[in-house]
Amino acid sequence: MKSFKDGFLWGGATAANQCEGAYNIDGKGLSVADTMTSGTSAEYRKITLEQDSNYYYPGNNAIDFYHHYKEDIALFAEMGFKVYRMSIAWSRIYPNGDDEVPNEKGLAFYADVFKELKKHNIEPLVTIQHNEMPLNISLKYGGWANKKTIDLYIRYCNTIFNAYKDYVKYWIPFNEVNDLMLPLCGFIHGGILTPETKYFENEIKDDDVNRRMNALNNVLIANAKAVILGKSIKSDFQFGTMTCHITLYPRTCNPKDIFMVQQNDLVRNCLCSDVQLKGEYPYYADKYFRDNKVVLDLSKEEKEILKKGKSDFYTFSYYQTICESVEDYGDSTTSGNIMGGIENPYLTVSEWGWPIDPLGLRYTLNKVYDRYHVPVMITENGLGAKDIVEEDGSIHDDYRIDYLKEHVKAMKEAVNDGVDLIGYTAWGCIDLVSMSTGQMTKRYGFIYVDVDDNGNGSFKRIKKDSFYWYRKLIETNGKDI
Ligand code: BGP
Repeated sequence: MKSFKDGFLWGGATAANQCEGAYNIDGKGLSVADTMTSGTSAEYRKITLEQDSNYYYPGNNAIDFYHHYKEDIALFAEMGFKVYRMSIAWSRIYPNGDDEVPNEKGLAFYADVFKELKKHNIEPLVTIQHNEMPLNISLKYGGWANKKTIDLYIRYCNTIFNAYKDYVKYWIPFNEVNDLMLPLCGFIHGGILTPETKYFENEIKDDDVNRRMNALNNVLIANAKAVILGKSIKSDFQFGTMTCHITLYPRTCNPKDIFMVQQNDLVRNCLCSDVQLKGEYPYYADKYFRDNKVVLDLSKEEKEILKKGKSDFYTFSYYQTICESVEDYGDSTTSGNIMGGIENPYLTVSEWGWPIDPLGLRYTLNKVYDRYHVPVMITENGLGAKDIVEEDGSIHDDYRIDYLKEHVKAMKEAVNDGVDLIGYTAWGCIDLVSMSTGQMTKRYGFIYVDVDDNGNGSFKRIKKDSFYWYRKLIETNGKDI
């Protein structure tokens, strides 16, 4: 049986706004993420635009990675990480997004982080925008709906490419770029404000699909421009896509269900990476735009840019699969951080109601490799669960080990199927703030951080049982699952 190749990139992933804290320190400006209050799965996070003292903003301190990065990176190294996926907070580099000069202290912070990673032989994989656009770009320019944002983003890219070219080779221009295909994420992914931008999930009520699709089009142009610019600065830079792959299953074998899923999958999961890897909009996009009365503002020159700025490898987040059907299944739905679907009777769900489907990962790996034939990396996967610290300080997270084991087995099978899988970065390798609920108690980490949902705690780091399991897995390059 074929297994993981030598040099397989085992590691973990985080995002600046969910772990750094220090939201207003050393010149950092506010980002869209800094406007989100804490919530629960029953109560959406509020978006307040200004920080209001009546609410708690979990990103303000998060796990204070800003002041603990040396300790945290040492722990990653102890697990044997080969790669660490992290993001740069745009508003740490350009506090208002449109500043003429970058914030030196922000630049220095990430230089220190990269030096620390280098010391431990950990390769950084850097997300350039992970749900953390400077708030000012959203307020003043309307976020990605405005073409001016492309220039601001490229200025930011130019700064960080030049500053970190000796440390960073792998870049992901946009996290979960396809989330803008859904009417839920206009603000957090696109900086688009509407009168209904009051809660994490309720922009659906006044969504303007034409504006959202044009914002996404601007993101895709910026993505291609970043690739072109990056390669002109350093030819061996490698650029990855990043799709939130919510794998869809037809609920029944009714041809209507099959066809519905095929069409939704194309639009939801494939459209963005088709543009990023093939350099042009796919054939089915035109009908989707016509049906939705979308008129894209895409010039001839911009089409050329899309062609020239193709990405090098495919990455995606994988947490769950959902079912779809033309029939109404009433309340039989599951949840997810951006959208649930119809319940799958063959699967169990996590404490937060997310379906658990390791075989779906093998299926998805085969699907995306068959479509693109470029190296594939899983840049997010994991189980959000509550952990209990025993009296002796140990944390027995066998549920997390079970989840990860089954997913790693599925990856191994996919490698044996022939998929060119090059890496795996487990999401929230150290506990961090949940994006959808703002909770700390929804923990993904191998490393526990003593902070609760209200920001109270010692911030002490504790190794969970999964820490030792993952260390062994990496040590044996996936032989000892
Ligand atoms: C992805 C985001 C991450 C992360 C993850 C888990 O969609 O890219 O930022 O948060 O989902 O989701 P949650 O934090 O809501 O559990």
